Amino acid sequence: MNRAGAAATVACAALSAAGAAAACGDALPPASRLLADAAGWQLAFAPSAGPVAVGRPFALDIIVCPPAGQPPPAALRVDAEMPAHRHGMNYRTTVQSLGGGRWRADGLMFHMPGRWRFLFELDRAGQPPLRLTQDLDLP
Ligand SMILES: [Cu+2]
Repeated sequence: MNRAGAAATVACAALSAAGAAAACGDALPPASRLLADAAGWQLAFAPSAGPVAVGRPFALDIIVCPPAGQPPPAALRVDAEMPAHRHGMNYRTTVQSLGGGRWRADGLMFHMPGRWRFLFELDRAGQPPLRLTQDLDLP
């Protein structure tokens, strides 16, 4: 890499770190954006095609923002459950890395109204997996 390229890389890293500190997931639609955080990690997500509705399959657009100086997760798993009913979804999600901290989860479906909990699990280098959660009340 030449000097100009190295300088651009450093500037870009500084910008993305500042962005993560300000608001993780600014690129997602504010009206439907949800946030989860744990241990300095932030994860912003939004349904990819409008609000979640009972009985309708949906996908999530996800942005993962690691703490400053930490690499992005090696893997991300997505699931959901209804804590009050002690059951999960009837479907298994598939998760795809889109690069640049962006991920997409397909194959979610909430089969009844009530409180659902999104479950995200990150694989971090040299550390145990980290779980982040966020609840959604589905009318
Ligand atoms: Cu239930």
